[in-house]
Amino acid sequence: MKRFKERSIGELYRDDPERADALVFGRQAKTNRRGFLKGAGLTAVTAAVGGAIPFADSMPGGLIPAALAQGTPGAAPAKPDAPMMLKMDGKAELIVLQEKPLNAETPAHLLDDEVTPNEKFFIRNNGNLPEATANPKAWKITVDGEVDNKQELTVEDLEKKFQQVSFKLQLECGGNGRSGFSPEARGNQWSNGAIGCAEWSGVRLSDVLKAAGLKSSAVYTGHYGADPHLSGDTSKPTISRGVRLEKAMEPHSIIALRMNGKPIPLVHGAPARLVIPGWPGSTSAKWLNRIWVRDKEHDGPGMTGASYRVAKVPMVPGGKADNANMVILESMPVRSIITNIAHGTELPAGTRKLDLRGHAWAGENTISAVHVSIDYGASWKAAEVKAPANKYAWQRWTAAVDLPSAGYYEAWVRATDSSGKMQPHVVGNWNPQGYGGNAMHRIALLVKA
Ligand SMILES: Nc1nc2c(c(=O)[nH]1)N[C@H]1C(S)=C(S)[C@@H](COP(=O)(O)O)O[C@H]1N2
Ligand SMILES: [Mo]
Repeated sequence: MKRFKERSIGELYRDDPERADALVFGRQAKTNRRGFLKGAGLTAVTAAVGGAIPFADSMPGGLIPAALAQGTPGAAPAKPDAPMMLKMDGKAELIVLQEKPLNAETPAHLLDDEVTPNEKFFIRNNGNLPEATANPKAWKITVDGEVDNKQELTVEDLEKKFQQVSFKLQLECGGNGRSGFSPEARGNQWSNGAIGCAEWSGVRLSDVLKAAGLKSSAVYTGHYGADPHLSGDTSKPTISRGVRLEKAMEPHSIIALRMNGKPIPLVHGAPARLVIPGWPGSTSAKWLNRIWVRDKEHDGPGMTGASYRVAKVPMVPGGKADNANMVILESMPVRSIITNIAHGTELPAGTRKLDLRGHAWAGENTISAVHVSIDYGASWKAAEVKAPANKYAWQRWTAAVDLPSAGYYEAWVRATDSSGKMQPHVVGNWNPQGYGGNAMHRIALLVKA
């Protein structure tokens, strides 16, 4: 006789969210996603999240409760399969998304510092790590292509011959937020942690390009690093992206030689890397050894096809991309995160007031507003937002909310940028490689009875 194991609704949501949805919300769940939780569905969800739901009235049907939807460690009460944590000298316990190449994201609650320390900075590699150089000062960077005077600059030259600058700059992977796409988009399933804002010091890329003497034909850059291709073929660059010349010439686009006052750690591009803030992190080449100035849009690996491109006209989710409809993603979209409380935190009985805090940023734009909600978006409260330390530094926001009683809550945060764009409830504008997914950040909280 076969025996069937009864699965909890929490387990079911983790393993098969669509089936769980159908059980909880009825067979109409897929077509009717506007209803609110009622009756048996409410009872099931209440049991699954581990507490009464004070704002159940405004909990949208079909939206998987944050406690069940996100694979973040410590999620209460249904513990998802434990993610693999990074074990690396000089690094915090980041969440490993891929081991080869090594990719690891920072859980939002480790991003609370105003300036992200080196150990907490996310890691994104497309190839193998290069060997550490024995003599960093002698590391060479070639500047060639559409220039009058080809340059071979050592790190020592950069330190001695150019003005030294220091900025707090956010660096965000183009795929940050990818896990929000449905159907799943190709690539590492970053939640919100492919972001950091470190203090980077070095020289302006514009000064170096000027020293090389730009020809009037110069329109784009092509960046190369020393990391070996995964295939072992040393003639192949791992990734080579670039930017329009105007972006390269901005005063905050730099060749960094130091990260938070220390030599750049090997995984983050020692001894020299680009930091092109506000644009996808892939333009910020690590282990930088060549800048090829081009007379046309760069066409290295990562520049063509659907790579780092989004759909101009929305495409069918899961469908095949029409290359003519794909445009290079330049400015990253607006995003905000809650950093002072971990997703899945249980708060002591009697907690009735909660301080929330985090960061918000918006590629090339600044933040004009941040709002928080603890009733599934039925009402929103404006947060206080601080000015950025300098252009391209993320912005601190703070807010306090009241919790009327014990039970299950979700804290939601959503930012609006200076161009009027606001984070959506769920990721839209599907594209094959999942760029620009910037749904609002939600964390699950349980106030003990
Ligand atoms: N040479 C080289 N540079 C690179 C990469 C790479 O694989 N090789 N990855 C890029 C991508 S996609 C991102 S998001 C950032 C990540 O920088 P980090 O690992 O220091 O966080 O580096 C960029 N620079
Ligand atoms: Mo990236």
